Amino acid sequence: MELTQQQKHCFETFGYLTFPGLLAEEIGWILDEFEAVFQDRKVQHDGTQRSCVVPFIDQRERLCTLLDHPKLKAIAAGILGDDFNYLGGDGNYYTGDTNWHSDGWHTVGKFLKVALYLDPVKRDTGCLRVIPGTHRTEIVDKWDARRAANAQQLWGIAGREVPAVALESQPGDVVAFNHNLMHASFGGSTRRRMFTLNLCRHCETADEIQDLEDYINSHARFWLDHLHSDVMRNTASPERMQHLEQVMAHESQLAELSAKARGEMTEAARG
Ligand SMILES: O=C(O)CCC(=O)C(=O)O
Repeated sequence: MELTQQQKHCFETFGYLTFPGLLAEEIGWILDEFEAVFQDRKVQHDGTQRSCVVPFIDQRERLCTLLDHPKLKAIAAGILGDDFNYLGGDGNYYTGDTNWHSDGWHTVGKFLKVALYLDPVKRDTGCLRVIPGTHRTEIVDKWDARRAANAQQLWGIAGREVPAVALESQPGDVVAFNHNLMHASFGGSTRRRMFTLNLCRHCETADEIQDLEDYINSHARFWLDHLHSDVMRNTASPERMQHLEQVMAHESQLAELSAKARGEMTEAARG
């Protein structure tokens, strides 16, 4: 599988792509492995708040192989280039709504999130909603859509009424979006399952490297000493290793920052 020029153009223009049924054959074992992570970690999700494991696919050897999966690699390589970086990701039982936000704001480099929703989700039952085009750096000061978190105050409408595309999803579908894109979800259950892989373009310039280091260091809130797990690194083929190496070379401050965070926070962040 390879992304077509039209898919790449669509991603650049609107900031996201969907792949219905892409992992339909694999979804059985993915669901089993997802549940196993939370069991291994003895996470009791009681539905009152989000439960989150970071990095997620890293927790189990079989889930790590998703980073080697030809179809997921085709998405990553098509958008970011063959030498993309793997940046970890989260696995979640979500509870309720997620208000409008983007996953940071990158003016250099290119950051991609690949997400799998593990329950059928529709517009009003917790699917991802996106505001197409809000990832584009040239519009940041010119288009108020990036301020959708303040919809009530700005436009007199609730967050769930903000004009957006609802990426309704079935287990086995895959959604990919630019980290800069404004996204949200509304009406989800108290046990909505979803996990992500975060990826970025291989960094070339000093500004891109600085942005990558800032991104890595922001994971101190999860109390991580390394962005990837030992399982991910120790079971990596030479091909997988290419996607880990640049992060490994730029995570030297993370352990110290995490030690500081452990002293300041009562628990690791939940997102
Ligand atoms: O599904 C959701 O509630 C939101 C997902 C999200 O914000 C993210 O993965 O960055």
